[in-house]
Amino acid sequence: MKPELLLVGPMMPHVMEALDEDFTVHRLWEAEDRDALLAQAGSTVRAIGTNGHLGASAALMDALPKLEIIGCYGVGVDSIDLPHAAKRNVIVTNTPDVLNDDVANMAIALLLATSRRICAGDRYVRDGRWLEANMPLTRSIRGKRLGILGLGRIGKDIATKASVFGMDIGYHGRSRQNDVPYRYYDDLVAMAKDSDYLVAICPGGEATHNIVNRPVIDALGPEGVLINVARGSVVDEPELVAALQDGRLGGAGLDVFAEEPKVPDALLTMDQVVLQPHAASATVETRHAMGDLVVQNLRAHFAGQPVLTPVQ
Ligand code: NAP
Ligand code: 8YV
Repeated sequence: MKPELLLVGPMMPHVMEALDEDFTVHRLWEAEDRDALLAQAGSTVRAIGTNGHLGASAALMDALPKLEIIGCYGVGVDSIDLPHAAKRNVIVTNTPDVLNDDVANMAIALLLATSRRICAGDRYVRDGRWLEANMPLTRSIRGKRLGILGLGRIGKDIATKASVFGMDIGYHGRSRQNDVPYRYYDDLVAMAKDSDYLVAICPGGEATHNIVNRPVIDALGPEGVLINVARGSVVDEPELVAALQDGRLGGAGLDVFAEEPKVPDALLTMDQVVLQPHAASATVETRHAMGDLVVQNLRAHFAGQPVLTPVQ
């Protein structure tokens, strides 16, 4: 008998094929009546496959009394009720490391796109404005100060790449890291004050909810640029929009938003803002590797082996 797995949302075809080989898969997003599916299959389901957006609530876990493991397609697990999973002795796995390179590349791409006004330049050419005048000069990132909020696995990769571009790097987190050559700030406002660019790449959730608030945004200032590749919840979005409208913040590169996929209307018309549809890890290669890791974790667990990447 294959173990039963509840798949909350679709995954890449090769992942779904691999899951179908080893599990009896219940596809929650395809169910016309979600509650009916849970009532019918819930008592025998032993695993959940989900992603960073759909997560797993306490109520979903409690509809599955035999639940043993949740495999998350994504490294951020803020949408999974971790305390409840711990209380239920449910293992949670995620997909760290395999996405570092592409997520860091997106942060660097947004740094360059905002500083060099890549998207504005593209519009400038397409709109025929180049025929009338040269575009105003843009900004170099060499020698500029980059503050990284969350110098973890991805944050360190961003720091390494930004160093190659000649940026001067500081970071903020809950604790100083002794094995890195970057300046530590125990205060986020102080780091923002000292930064030309601030990249957010910390986890979402309660502890970081709106920590990029008005004082941080104002400290970054009218020449400053905020890049958010973390979670929409990390930034106070109305304050961000107001600061951009008032010219109190110079620009923003945003991959994530408070109410995805909804993006505040005001941002859509701002030339100093570059927007992405939560796509930092969204390359074929990285998503393939993330999917493989989800499957490997689930297979390991049901083979009686330790999972590869448990969330600690
Ligand atoms: P990680 O290795 O766990 O690093 C997280 C970093 O954040 C650590 O340096 C940690 O330092 C810091 N941090 C944690 N809590 C904090 C707090 N309350 N205040 C300030 N700093 C805090 O995680 P990762 O693999 O680099 O991923 C980071 C996050 O990026 C994920 O959780 C996810 O939300 C986001 N992400 C987004 C995308 C995307 O598509 N846009 C893709 C991947 C990941 P301290 O412990 O010293 O505080
Ligand atoms: C994914 C992410 O897009 O890993 C994360 O934390 O935000 C992204 O890599 C997301 O988890 C997929 O839903």
